[in-house]
Amino acid sequence: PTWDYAPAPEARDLATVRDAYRLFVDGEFVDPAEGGSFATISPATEEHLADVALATAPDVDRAVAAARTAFGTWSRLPGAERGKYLFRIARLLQERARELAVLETLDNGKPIRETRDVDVPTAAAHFFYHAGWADKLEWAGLGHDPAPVGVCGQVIPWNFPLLMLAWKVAPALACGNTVVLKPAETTPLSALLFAEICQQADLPPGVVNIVTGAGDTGAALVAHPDVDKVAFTGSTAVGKAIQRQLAGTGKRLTLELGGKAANIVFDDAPIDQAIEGIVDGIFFNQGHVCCAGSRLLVQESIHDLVIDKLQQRLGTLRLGNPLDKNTDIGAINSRDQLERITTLVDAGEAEGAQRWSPACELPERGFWFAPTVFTDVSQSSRIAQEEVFGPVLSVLSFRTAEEAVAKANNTPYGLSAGVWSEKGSRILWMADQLRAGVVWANTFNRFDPTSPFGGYKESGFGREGGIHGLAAYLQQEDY
Ligand code: TXE
Repeated sequence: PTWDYAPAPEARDLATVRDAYRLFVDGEFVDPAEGGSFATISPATEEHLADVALATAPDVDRAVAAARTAFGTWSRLPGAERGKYLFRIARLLQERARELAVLETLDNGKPIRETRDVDVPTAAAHFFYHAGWADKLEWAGLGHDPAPVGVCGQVIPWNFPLLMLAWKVAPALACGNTVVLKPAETTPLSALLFAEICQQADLPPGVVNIVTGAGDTGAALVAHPDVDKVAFTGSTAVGKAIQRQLAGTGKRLTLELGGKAANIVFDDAPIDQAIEGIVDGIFFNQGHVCCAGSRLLVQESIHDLVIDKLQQRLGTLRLGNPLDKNTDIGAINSRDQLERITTLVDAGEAEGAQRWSPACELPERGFWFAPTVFTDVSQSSRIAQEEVFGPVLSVLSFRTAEEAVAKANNTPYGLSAGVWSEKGSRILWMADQLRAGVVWANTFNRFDPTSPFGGYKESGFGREGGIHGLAAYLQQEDY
């Protein structure tokens, strides 16, 4: 792959990356109380992008107080009026799509093709969808004029920074809640551009507040006594810690945590289509996807054929400069994540699995990991059980549908799964047997604002998207 180490200067200008970013509280960009900051870098080049304000407890207090005050009027605004603001935000996301896509790619390291075609349009779609709900909540069977929960503390990860923001902010606002959101420390920039969009949309001050920082800032937000609901997407370990922290407080909680999805291919599957689905399932966004198809379960009779075709296909993937529109695989988001991936891949080799990667030159600077496929993987090995959250596929085989189900369900997680087969009855049977919140049939990694997304078991609880996602932001939670 050809690699131009520095992002093209015009791309930087377009993204208007500023030198420094402040907190967004009560409709204004403000300095943090203790004056601290942290750097965000481009994972593709390790280039310093910007300094970002570090929010501490007094800033969280201020943001929550602003959200509480705003809740008084925002929650009483007619739904149609709230909807107008959401429509405005959705349109501004579209208008500023290019800027958002470049900024996201710079800060996250994912290919521009993905931010351009997936992250930004799907975020806009989420606002359009929820704008439409704002004055129709009673039609969702959620009671007449249903009451919002209150002030929502939302903590999001770095893998889909803008999209996770949209998943959290859009339903909260549509239902009449106000929000304090904490983006991940390695990817704060698109959230701060979103704050600018809130200003541009004339969103009333305090309805959306953004506090930037690391785990301590998130912990302060989650613990704040005036936060009514916590919505968290991130690691299972932190999710469990938050659940313990909130026990006995009466705060509402939804958790979207890790996954170890099985992508199950039967011998009657449309093979070439399945190969595309396998590749997209695990290598999209460098595998930094909670629902990534990180375990390929392939029927024994077609195992060798699938591996052969998969290897050929992986040989055509282009890894490199994420700002290049031809790039398929971008950078790993952080040095820490690269280390986590490397540790698990080393464990996979140590446990006896066969490791394979296409010939692939990695750029010298930045954080990179070649697409990797493990065969001869045993079910109990770490690479078959633990979330790698990187471009690493573990291949297992099965003979019968019953065996496929047993293997697919044999992890602590239960976020998603995929089934590839020509037989509709088999797909329906599998969907019923698989303990996963989402089951894709003859496709993978498809998202739509109308579809509820969320996990079983240690993948968390609560749904995002669709009517069920709305219900999570209303007092009357059941749907
Ligand atoms: O997650 P963290 P990390 C998984 C994935 C990855 C691993 C570690 O396997 O390798 O987690 O990633 C904030 N109270 N996923 O370390 O720490 C943090 O600042 C409140 C899967 O990045 O959970 C960030 O904003 N907040 C996942 C967010 O939590 C806290 C996406 C996520 O960071 C906190 C990301 C605390 N005590 C990682 N500590 C998915 N489900 O998609 C940290 N945070």
